Amino acid sequence: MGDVASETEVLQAARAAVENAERVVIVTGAGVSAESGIPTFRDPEDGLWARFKPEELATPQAFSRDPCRVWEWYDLRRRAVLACQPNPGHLAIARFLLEKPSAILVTQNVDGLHDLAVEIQADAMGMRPDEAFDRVLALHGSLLHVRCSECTYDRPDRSPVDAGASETLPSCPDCGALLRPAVVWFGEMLDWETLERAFEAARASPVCVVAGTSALVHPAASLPAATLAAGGDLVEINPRNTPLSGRARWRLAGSAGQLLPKLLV
Ligand code: BV8
Ligand code: ZN
Repeated sequence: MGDVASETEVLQAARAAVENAERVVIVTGAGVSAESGIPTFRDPEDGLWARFKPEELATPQAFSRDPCRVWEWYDLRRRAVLACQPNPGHLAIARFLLEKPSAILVTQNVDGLHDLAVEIQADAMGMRPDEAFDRVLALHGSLLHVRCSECTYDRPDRSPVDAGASETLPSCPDCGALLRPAVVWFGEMLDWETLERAFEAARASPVCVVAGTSALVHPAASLPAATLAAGGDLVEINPRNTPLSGRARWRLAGSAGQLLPKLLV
């Protein structure tokens, strides 16, 4: 009986802390999209990622060496994502953003499901989503955008890519160079302004909710530490332990789809 009570007590204490905090920052990773059917990066997976190694393919070197192979992986992921819907965890975060104008979401995910959840939730609440969109900081970019590998051209893009030959890969209408997924690869700098806003939110928020991330990729994984360094507390939602688990004041062991709706009420 003790465990169940402590789990409920932990959830109640975490919920009260979130409710009473004048600012909350939420940091999410691939685990938040797992229940939408999108494989995570590091969970033991069946086929989809087994043939591809993110650390090998999500790099500028891989793209210049074999753009077809990299586009094959991103096209597969884009098609998979476009067939998925936000899950209750995404929707709970979206509602929280819409209800709490000081809340900021920082996501490592590139699947666009947080934005889609804000759109759906705003519609359900009869609100405009634009202001909340501005508080969704996508640190690693988006699968649903492309940009030029040479110039500053970029555009939203959900279309399938024929990665069978380099001739059928998308090219820039302005300069003719190859277009690439508008995501941040390993070894690449993140958008400075977005990163600055993320760290400002982490430092200024008495509570950081970190959900669905193995906390291995930097600089995103340093955000919860910024909250702690400023005297704030962590709520971690993850079925597994991470390098942050020992530093979380409230650790909710379980799935984001089930726990976020209970935490962010
Ligand atoms: C940078 C976009 C500065 C692309 C991604 C050595 C060599 C080179 C670089 C480095 C190095 N050592 C450190 C670095 C820096 C490197 C880094 O951190 N590497 C790691 C691997 C050690 N970082 C960078 O390179 C960054 N840039 O540092 O620039 C610089 C620049 C130039 C020169 C010097 C310095 C750029 C990092 C961004 C990389 N791009 N994605 C794409 O997606 O294709 S990262 C990629 O990993 C995704 O964005 C993903 O989100 C992210 C992190 O993974 P997670 O989201 O945490 O997902 P993961 O699968 O790991 O974990 C899922 C978790 O969910 C698990 O804990 C699981 O238990 C949990 N879970 C599962 N189911 C559920 C659940 N939780 C809740 N509910 C569930 N149902
Ligand atoms: Zn160009």
